[in-house]
Amino acid sequence: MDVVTIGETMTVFTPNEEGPLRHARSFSMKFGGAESNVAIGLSRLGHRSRWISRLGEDEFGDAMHSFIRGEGVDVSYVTRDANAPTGVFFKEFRRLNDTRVYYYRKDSAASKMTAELLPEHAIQDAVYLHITGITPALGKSCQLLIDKAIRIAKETGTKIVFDPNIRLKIWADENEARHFITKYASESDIVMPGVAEAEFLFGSNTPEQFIDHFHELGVETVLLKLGKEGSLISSPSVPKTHVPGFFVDRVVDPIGAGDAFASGVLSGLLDGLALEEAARRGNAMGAMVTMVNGDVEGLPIRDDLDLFMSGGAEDVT
Ligand code: KDG
Repeated sequence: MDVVTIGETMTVFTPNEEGPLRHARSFSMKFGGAESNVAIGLSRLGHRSRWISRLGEDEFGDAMHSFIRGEGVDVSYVTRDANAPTGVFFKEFRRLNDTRVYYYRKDSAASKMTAELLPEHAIQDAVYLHITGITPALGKSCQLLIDKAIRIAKETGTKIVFDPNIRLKIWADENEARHFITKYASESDIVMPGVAEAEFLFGSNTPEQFIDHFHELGVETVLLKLGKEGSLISSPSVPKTHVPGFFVDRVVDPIGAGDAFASGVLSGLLDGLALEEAARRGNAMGAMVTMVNGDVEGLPIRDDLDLFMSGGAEDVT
């Protein structure tokens, strides 16, 4: 297995019109969750990914299970809960550059995941364990699950990749979020924060200083996401290097760009690319996802990725 990831995926209702959600009358149903987004991104590029989660015994759970399995992701460790529903969220394209989300996920099946549901062999065969700050925000039992996953990964030499994905709507308060995000970052080999997340953790600083702060926590490799400017990367063998972003003429839906970045970087590393080239692939995937409505709909297959990265993504007839 190349990458194992653990987390909640929700049914997403996306309004078919832009504007405040209160005026929306028709929606498209999709699926979104940071961790399964990464697993799908990797699978589309031909890597082996496994997503571990818990779904309700409901219609949305069935649909999501089929969808993610249909993307070629290993779902054999996904469990079902007859007493809790699959979570739901709504997107709102309120106005240009103002996209919001509204969660209906409290007491969802995924929030009831426990460490006991995670067999050791579900992690042991993986090159990378990908975790995000969303899963521990779901509650104590999910924190214990992530702690167990980290323990197994460390015992077996599986590299731990952490995306802070700070969602203040689901943490009890800012201090709790800061405490746990710092803890999980310090236990990881690779961390991929956004600038706003680094600022939340360390206060106002330059991108270079943010990188230093993560290294001081013991993180070996840091990829700081700079939005349309690309990323700033650093590891023991790569001094701080700016990797430029790709041109996007119109952002349709920014949600999922960070996950696309993560799958691009991991894909590059799995292919044996140098960190800078892997980050370039991550930047490209992040850009591609923002141009399509949906968390995963813009995640490319190899041919599309190569075409986009070579600048040849013109209309093809
Ligand atoms: O990164 C995209 C995710 O934020 C979105 O799919 C929803 O997983 C989600 C979450 O918990 O916010």
